Parts: sequence; structure tokens; C-alpha cells
Amino acid sequence: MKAFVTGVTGQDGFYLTKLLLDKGYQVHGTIRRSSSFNTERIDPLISEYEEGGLLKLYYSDLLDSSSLNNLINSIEPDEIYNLAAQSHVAVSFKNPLYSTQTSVVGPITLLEAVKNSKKDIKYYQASSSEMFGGIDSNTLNENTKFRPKSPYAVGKVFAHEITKVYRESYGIFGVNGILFNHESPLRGETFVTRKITRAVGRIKNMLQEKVTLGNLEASRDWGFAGDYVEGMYLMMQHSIPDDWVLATGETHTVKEFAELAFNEVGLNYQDYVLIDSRHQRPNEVNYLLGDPSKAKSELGWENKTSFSSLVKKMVEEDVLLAEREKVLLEKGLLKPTWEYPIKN
Ligand code: NAP
Ligand code: G4F
Repeated sequence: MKAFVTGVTGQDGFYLTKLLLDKGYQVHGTIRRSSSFNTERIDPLISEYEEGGLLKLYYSDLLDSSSLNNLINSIEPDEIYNLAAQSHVAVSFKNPLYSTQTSVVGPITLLEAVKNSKKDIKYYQASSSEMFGGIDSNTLNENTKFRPKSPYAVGKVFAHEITKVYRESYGIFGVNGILFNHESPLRGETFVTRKITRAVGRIKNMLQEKVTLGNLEASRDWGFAGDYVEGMYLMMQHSIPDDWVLATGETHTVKEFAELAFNEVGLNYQDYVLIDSRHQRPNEVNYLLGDPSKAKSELGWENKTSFSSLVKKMVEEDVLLAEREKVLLEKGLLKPTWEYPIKN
């Protein structure tokens, strides 16, 4: 089996690629040219699988339709997982055109390539709970109306709907995974969970004094990325293409996350967390709580990682990372750039 994965260098890109390689797939992934190295997450997979031809990487971009077309035509994958996106909600207010373009141009290009292929290629679209807008405290499922509140979410609604249009119009096997927030030790460091656990590790090691956050009252349904990519895979193996929510069915505030993360190392978050209005968004999604019962009954998918074990796993990894940074700092091999505002 051949899978084509966009966004292979991201958090989900790593976990999904690992899962597919473990299942014997050949994985073809797109990477972007960058002025600094951007394959850090998948470097262990590259060193293990690239030489044997099981993992192949290509320079491309969701906005470069011609390169995506050429790749799909020459690779003829069995499955496409479209994970790539400008995935940071706050950044999408600052780069609205680029953020929405990636979710408009990318999916249409890939769906057109699937439509025009002689092969029956399955297509996965990375949809998001952000599309719901978090207006009230209802539990959200596949039938809930979308009320997007950011350029990011508007782009994702487009990608979601166009996948359904191609499924219904051309009989394409196109699925939308409506995933609630999922985190891991590989989560980008500008998302709130990782920002907190990175700070906890460094504060514990006396490399950082404070962490500045925005809205502590926002509530999210947070799961573990490793569990969620299993759900993506199961959606693609289901007999009928459809849309499924993946969530834990529990929601927690940013404050609760911070409290638990600092507690893991015996500290009180109130002594270290500062509030900074730069981290407030023009429009906030206040509350997200998902109902994963359709995924459970139809796919047999279940969340396996509790909130407390997710926080523990992330803190443990980031304490180890900070210990290694401390050694490098002491040898003068690293500069403490993590408190520069532009980085968080
Ligand atoms: P992530 O860590 O931010 O990874 C995003 C990936 O997309 C990276 O590989 C990035 O490449 C790539 N990318 C960005 N812009 C691109 C472009 N124009 N062309 C090609 N590639 C581009 O995100 P993630 O957490 O793994 O999430 C994966 C997908 O699921 C995203 O579409 C996200 O919106 C969606 N989603 C995520 C969550 C969540 O909680 N994690 C929940 C729901 C939906 P670089 O490494 O070069 O930047
Ligand atoms: O960690 P976040 O930036 O994630 P957000 O906005 O929920 O988006 C993530 O999950 C979506 C699924 O629902 C994905 F589609 C999307 O791609 C991304 O992966 O922020 C979570 C909450 C927000 O309410 C934010 O206002 O935390 C609040 N927050 C408080 N202080 C902060 C901070 N967020 C960030 N990034 N940084 C802060 O300092």
C-alpha cells in the first residue's frame, strides 16, 4: 500500500507516518523548502526508512498545484492524507489570506487529482473542532452546525465541505476527520499545552523564570495525537466514506492544564504564570467538548490516554529536554532564546 501524506513534518505527520510504516505502507511525504532544517520530528523515521525506499520525501507546497498533480500522477497512491495547513489559529488572524488559501487550494487540487486518476484513491481531510466556534457548552458531534470564528476555521469549513461535495458528486472516497485538540511531546511549541510544558521543564531546571499566557478560562477537549492518528487510519479503512468526530468527551480549561503541569514537578502555577494581552485573540473559541460516540460505534475507535496521563507524558519529556538544554547552555553551545516574544 502507498500513502501520500502532506504535512509529514508536523506533529500528526510524524505519528501517522510511523503508524503507516509500522503497517507496511510505503509513505510518500511532502516537505517545504525552508531556510533552516524542518524535518526534526521525522528525522528518526528518515534514518530508518528512507534508504530502503519505504519513506520518500518531495519538495512541494499546498499552494503549488502543479507539483501536487505531478506527484499524485506519478506515485498513484492508494490513500492521500491531507494534514498540511497553517494550523495556528492566532496566526491565521495575522496571515488570513495565506491561512485560508492553504485550506482552499490544497484540498481542491488533491481532490481534482483523485477525480482525474484512473485509480480509486482514498482521500482524508484534516477537519477541526475549531469549525464549531465554541459558542456554548453543548457537546459537539457530526451534526452540529459550524460557526467558524477565525480565518483558520473558515478555511477548514471550506475544505470540509468541498470534500463532501466531491464525495457526493463524483463518488470519491473522501472522509473528514473532525478532530478535537490533540497534543503530544511533539506538539508545536507555540500551542498552549506545549508552551506550558516547555516552560515547566525549563523553570524546574532554572532556565526560565515565568511564562506569559493569554486566556486561562478557555476550555478544550484535549487528547493524545498518537491515539488520534489511529482514528484517521480507521476512517480510511471503513467501507463507506463519511465524517467522524475524534474527541475524548472531557473538557478542561487552560488554567487546569497549567495547574496540573506545574504540580507534576511540585510547583504552583500561580507563582510562574503571567497574563499578557498579546496572547488574546480578536475572537475566542471559549469552550469545546466533543462527542466521539459515532467513531466508537462505527470504527471501534476509543481515546486511550487520559487528560492527566497526557499532561504527565508531556511534562516528563520536557523536563528531560530542559536537562539536556542545561548541559548545552553550561558548555556555551546554546543561547536561551525561548523568552523572545516572537517565539511564542
Ligand atoms: P502542525 O504540527 O502545525 O503541522 C502542519 C504541517 O503542515 C507541517 O508539516 C507544515 O510544514 C505543513 N504545512 C504548513 N503550510 C503548508 C503549505 N502551505 N504547504 C505544505 N505544507 C504545509 O499541525 P498538526 O497539529 O500536525 O495538525 C495536522 C493537521 O490537522 C492540520 O491541518 C491541522 O490544522 C489539523 N488539526 C489539528 C488539530 C490538533 O489539535 N493538532 C486538531 C484538528 C485539526 P512545516 O513543518 O514546514 O511548517
Ligand atoms: O493551543 P492553542 O493555540 O490551540 P487552538 O486554538 O485550540 O487550536 C488547535 O486546536 C484546533 C482544534 O480545535 C486545531 F484545529 C488547530 O490547528 C490547533 O491545533 O489554544 C488553545 C486555547 C485558546 O483558547 C487560546 O486562546 O488556549 C488559549 N491560550 C491561552 N494562552 C493560548 C495562550 N494559546 C496559545 N497558543 N498561546 C498562549 O499563550
